Amino acid sequence: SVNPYWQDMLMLDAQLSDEERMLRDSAHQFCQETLQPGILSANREGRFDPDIMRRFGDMGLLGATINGYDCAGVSYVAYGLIAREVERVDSGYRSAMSVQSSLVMHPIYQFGSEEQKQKYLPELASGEMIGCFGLTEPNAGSDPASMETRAEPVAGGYRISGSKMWITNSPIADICVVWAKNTAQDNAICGFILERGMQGLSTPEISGKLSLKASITGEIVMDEVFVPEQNRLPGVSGLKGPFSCLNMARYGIAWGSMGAAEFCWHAARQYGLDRKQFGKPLAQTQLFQTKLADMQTEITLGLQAALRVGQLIDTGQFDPAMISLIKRNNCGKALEIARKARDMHGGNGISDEYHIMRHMLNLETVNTYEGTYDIHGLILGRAQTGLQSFF
Ligand code: TGC
Ligand code: FAD
Repeated sequence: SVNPYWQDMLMLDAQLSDEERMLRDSAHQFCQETLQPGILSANREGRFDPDIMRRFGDMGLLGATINGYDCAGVSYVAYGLIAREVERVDSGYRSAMSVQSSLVMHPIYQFGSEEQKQKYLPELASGEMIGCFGLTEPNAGSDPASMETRAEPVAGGYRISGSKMWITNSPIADICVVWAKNTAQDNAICGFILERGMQGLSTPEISGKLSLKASITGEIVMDEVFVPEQNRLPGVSGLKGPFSCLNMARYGIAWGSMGAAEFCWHAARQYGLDRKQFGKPLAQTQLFQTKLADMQTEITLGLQAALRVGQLIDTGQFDPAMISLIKRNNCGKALEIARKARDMHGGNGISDEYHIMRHMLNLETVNTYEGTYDIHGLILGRAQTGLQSFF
C-alpha cells in the first residue's frame, strides 16, 4: 500500500500556521483553475497576458508581505508557499509575481519616500500597474558593480543614460526601477523610478527565447532620460540597495523551484504507475523507484530548508548567505529532477502536452538568473573562508 506521507514525508504541512495553510490552499486552487489551463498555449505562442497580473492582484498575491498600501501583510513563509504554487504551473508566472513583489514593490516600500509609496504601491498591488527591475546590463551580469548606466545631476533631477538587458516584464512595464551610478555621489549606485512615456526611454522585447517563454523579457534603453529628483529612491545608496531586493526574490525562487520540481516528480510517478513495459508498470522497476526516491528526498529536504529560512526572515534573524544556500541548492536540484523526469517519460517527455520539458527549459533560466548557481557557490565559499574569489 502507498504510505500516506509519501508527498510530505517530514510533515511540512503540520509546521504551518492555519493562516499559512489557508493561503497555500487558495493559491493552489487559483493557480490550478486560472493559470494551468492556459499555460500550454501561452508557452507555445511565447505570450504573457498582462491580465494575469491583475488576477494576481485580485488574489492579494502581489507585494503580499507588505503591511499597508492595500497589501496583504502576510509572513515570508506564506510568500514562499505562494511562489511554490505559482511555479508549480510555470516559472515564468512566478517570475512575473516575484519581480513585481520583491524587486519593484519591496524597494519602493523599503527605500522610497512616503509620496512614492502612496503613488505606486496600491496600483502595483492591484496589478493595474506593472513594474520591472533593471540591474543587469549587456556588459554587467554577474558583476553588477561594473555597470555602465550613469545618472548625471541636472537642474531638478538627473539625466540617465545606459541600457539594461534581460529585464523581466520591461516591454509591458508602466514603471522601471533602474539602478545607476550617481555621478553626484561619487558613482554610488542609486535606484530611480522611471515611468513609461519619459522622453528617451524605450523597452524593446527580446525574442527567440527557448526558456521562460510565457514570461516577457526585454531591454531598458535610456538615452538621456530626464528623471526628476522625486523619482530617486532616497533611502539607500550602494549595491546593498539592489542586493537586499534580490535577497527576497531569491528566497521566493528557492520555494518556487521546488514547486516546479514537485510537478515533475508527481508526473513521473504517475506516468510510471500508468505505463507498462516488459509486462509490468515502469514504477515497478528498481531504476524507476530509486529515481523517484531521489526526487522525493531532494524536494522534502529543499522545502524544509526553505521553510527554515522563511522562519528566520520572519523573525529578523536571516543572513543573505542562507538565501544563497537555498537558492543554489533548490534550483540545481529542481533542474536535475526535471531532466530526470523528462527521461522517465520517454518520447512523451519531449511533448509540451506533458509539461515536463517546459519546466526543464524554464529551470535553466531559474538556475541562472538572480545569481547563477556558481555565483552563489562563490558567495558561500567567501562566507566560509573570508576569501574573495570573484576577481
Ligand atoms: P560586495 O562587496 O559583496 O557587496 C557590496 C555591498 O553590498 C552589500 N551586499 C548585500 N547587502 C544585502 N544583501 C546581500 N545579499 C548583499 N550582498 C552584498 C555588501 O555588504 C556591500 O555593502 P557596503 O555597505 O559594504 O558597500 O559586492 P561584489 O561586487 O563583490 O558582489 C559580488 C557578488 C557576486 C556577490 C554580487 O555581485 C552578486 O550577487 N552577483 C549576482 C548578480 C545578480 O544576482 N543579478 C540579478 C539580477 S536581477 C534578476 O536576475 C531578476 S530575475 C527576476 C525574475 O524574473 O524572477
Ligand atoms: P555572466 O555573468 O556573463 O556569466 C556567464 C557564466 O560565467 C555563468 O556560468 C557564470 O556563473 C560564470 N561566471 C561569472 N563570473 C564568474 C566567476 N567570477 N567565476 C566563475 N564563474 C563565473 N536581470 C535583471 O536585472 N532584471 C530582470 O528582471 C532579469 N530577468 C531575467 C530574465 C531572464 C529570462 C534571464 C535569462 C535573465 C534575467 N536577468 C535579469 C539577468 C540575470 O540576472 C543574469 O543573466 C545573470 O545574473 C547572469 O548574468 P549574465 O547573463 O551576464 O552571465
